Amino acid sequence: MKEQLESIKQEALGRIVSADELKELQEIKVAYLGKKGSLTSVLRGMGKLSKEERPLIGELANQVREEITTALEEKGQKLEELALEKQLEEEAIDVTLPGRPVEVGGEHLLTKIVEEIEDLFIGMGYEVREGPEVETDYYNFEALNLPKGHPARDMQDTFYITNELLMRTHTSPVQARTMKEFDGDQSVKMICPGKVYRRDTDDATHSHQFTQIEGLYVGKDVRMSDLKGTLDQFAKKMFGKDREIRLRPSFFPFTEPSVEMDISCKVCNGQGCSVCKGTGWIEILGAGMVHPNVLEMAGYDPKEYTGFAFGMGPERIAMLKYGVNDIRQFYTNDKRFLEQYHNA
Ligand code: 2NL
Repeated sequence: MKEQLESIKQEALGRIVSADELKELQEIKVAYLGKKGSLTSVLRGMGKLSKEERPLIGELANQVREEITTALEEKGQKLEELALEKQLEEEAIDVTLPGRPVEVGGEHLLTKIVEEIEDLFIGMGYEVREGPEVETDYYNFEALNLPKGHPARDMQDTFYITNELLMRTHTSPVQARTMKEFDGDQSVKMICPGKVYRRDTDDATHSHQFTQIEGLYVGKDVRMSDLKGTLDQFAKKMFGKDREIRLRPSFFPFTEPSVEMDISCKVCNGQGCSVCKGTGWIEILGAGMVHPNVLEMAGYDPKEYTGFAFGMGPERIAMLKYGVNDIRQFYTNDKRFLEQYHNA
């Protein structure tokens, strides 16, 4: 029996030494010390022993149990420590590593210019209004003194959706709609920024879709001199207080008289250079006094009300202000282009 206990001890200690998982230790504990374990079954056979042998074997059995228990506990602790070390190593974070760079976006140059122009006119008492990009033939052409068959309709090739529906070719229909809404008995002071569409082949200076900002001021005593003063204020605020403006006669079906506005060239200060093609002046926008037909169709009495209107292309303004030489730069989303203006 003594040998039996001795061999149980050796076997158990051997298995404990080679165990490398906590689960294995639990299995060993059950196999030797459990109710059906081998040490337990040896102890059950003690009844057959003589009175002299019993205490000796009993003591030895207790020693074996204690040794196995101690070995299990020590190994258990060691395995737990190892497991913790491994976990700490695996989950270690190097807090000194630089973070992943976060790319910060910025406003598009065109958005910036449009908002700058909006703010200028808001400061002069104008309201910002928007309208549909898919328009009716009536508001895009008819209400702007461009009846069917009018030669000026060919001036802009239009994207038609149906006979009566089209992609707006200018933002003027927003103004026509607003005048109609005000029903002929209120003054109107508004600007309308937005996308417009023309059947053009894209190149450095043309785009089938671009932006327009138009302005309209209708009231009881609105004159050409008001238009001139307003545009002069705009030019100086947008391009610098040293800019001069000049108005040249022009033609638009919806204004009479019509003008085109130039500003003195900033590059050569009016002396003539490659930017202004030697003229000293750069064309910025078109404008005029609202045609009586347009006022009348919107419900205003042209004998009582007059108005001025103007229209400009923010892309062109941005190109002049920042020296951009290709309109397609605004739409192709090349970050190398866009990023240059994040702090402009
Ligand atoms: C240009 C010229 C212009 C207008 C737009 C307008 C609108 C109404 C009545 C009368 Cl509702 N006129 N708009 C007037 C003159 C010129 O735009 O060169 N735009 C880029």
